[in-house]
Amino acid sequence: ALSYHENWQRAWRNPKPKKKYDVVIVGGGGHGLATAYYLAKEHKITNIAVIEKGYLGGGNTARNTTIVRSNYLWDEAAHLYEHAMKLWEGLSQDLNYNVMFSQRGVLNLGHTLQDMRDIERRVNANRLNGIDGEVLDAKQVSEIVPIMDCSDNTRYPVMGASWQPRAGVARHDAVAWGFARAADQLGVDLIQQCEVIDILTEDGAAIGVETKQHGTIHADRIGCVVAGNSSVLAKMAGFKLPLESHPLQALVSEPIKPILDTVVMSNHVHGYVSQSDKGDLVIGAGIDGYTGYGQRGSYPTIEHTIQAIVELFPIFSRVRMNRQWGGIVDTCPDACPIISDTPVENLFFNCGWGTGGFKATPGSGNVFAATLAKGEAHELAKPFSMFRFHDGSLIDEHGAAGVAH
Ligand code: FAD
Ligand code: PYC
Repeated sequence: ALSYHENWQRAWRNPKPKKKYDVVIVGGGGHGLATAYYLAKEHKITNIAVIEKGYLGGGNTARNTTIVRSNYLWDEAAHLYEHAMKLWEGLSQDLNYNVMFSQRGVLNLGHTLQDMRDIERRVNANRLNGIDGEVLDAKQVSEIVPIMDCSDNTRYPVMGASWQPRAGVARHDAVAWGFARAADQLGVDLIQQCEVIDILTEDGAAIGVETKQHGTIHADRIGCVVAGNSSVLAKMAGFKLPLESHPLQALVSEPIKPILDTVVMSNHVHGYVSQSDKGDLVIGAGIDGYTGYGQRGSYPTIEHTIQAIVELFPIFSRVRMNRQWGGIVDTCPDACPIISDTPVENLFFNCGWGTGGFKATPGSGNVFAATLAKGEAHELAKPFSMFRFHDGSLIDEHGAAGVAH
């Protein structure tokens, strides 16, 4: 079957790192690659390296369940995620790469009166911010997802949902590959299999990184976008971040015929599911409660997740699960990201996206690129400074986070 599959063109170069760059980005996930792309495209800074310890897009970008939505409660978060949503809507054309963005809608179910009040509040806030959203009752939910048990006979009957029609899913690998190819074409060096083991400073300013495989690489500015490893990188630079790193698991079933054409999330029974274009049911729930760097997770979380899915969808009870995995998510106390300068001059961090950063990929890269180019936070990034934990101006998005953490 693989005959004639030869002489494929490389999607990007495999360059040797230079001694010095204008900007070094640590972390070749979706966010790091998007940052490099927008730096080159919008700010004309092309002397950039993205340094990745494994392979491009092999971290949480590869491990996530691809839900994209912008229905966050507070203005600051809603504006940031909606900025990303607008970029998603033109991304395949912009990158000339099909990221398979599918706006099939996302339902966040409510199972109690308090859930429904929270949903009403969030949808009203969204609409005031120009973000699409509707409050649905149980009958309307069951019209969208007829295979879900919306009867009164369940432990926690579905009372309604928030519905964001423009939300949906995208193909995670394609997002990384599309940004990588486009950044490479603009001259960005993508350095894989190169681990940063130290951040070099002089007189309180970052001057470069030490790598395991290629020694010292100097830079005028450094942006760290390493998701679950953010605290490790911050320690190298001599400061602490208000982050906890937890495993977050997901699993997929054997492929089945098309049966679910939207995304269903329930914070109450606590599980979520969509169906991929291959036919697998893509399933997940909340973080594992312990902290650590092992990309696995524990059995009770899997059991709890499947219990929730079967409760909502008894029709799935005999579908076999094919694969399970975990990623490490860096969670902030207010369930919002950090896009920020740091106590070290010329060193910037973009992290703390926790369980929900995939949806932000283009927006995060876009505002972080502007932040790195100008040396000061993009307007949309300003509320997400790490120093908000000093002055208390937190943005509590636990309710909209989608999965509990
Ligand atoms: P990553 O893709 O993890 O990239 C960081 C990169 O940094 C990695 O490739 C890593 O190898 C590299 N790195 C780390 N340390 C070093 C070093 N020392 N030197 C060099 N490179 C280094 N979000 C959503 O919006 N919707 C979802 O449905 C969703 N589902 C999820 C499901 C699961 C199971 C998980 C784990 C996460 C989920 N997320 C979801 C969250 C989302 O995956 C992340 O927020 C997002 O992918 C983070 O992107 P990133 O580019 O910052 O991180
Ligand atoms: O943030 O929407 C989200 C999400 C869904 C699954 C994991 N995170």
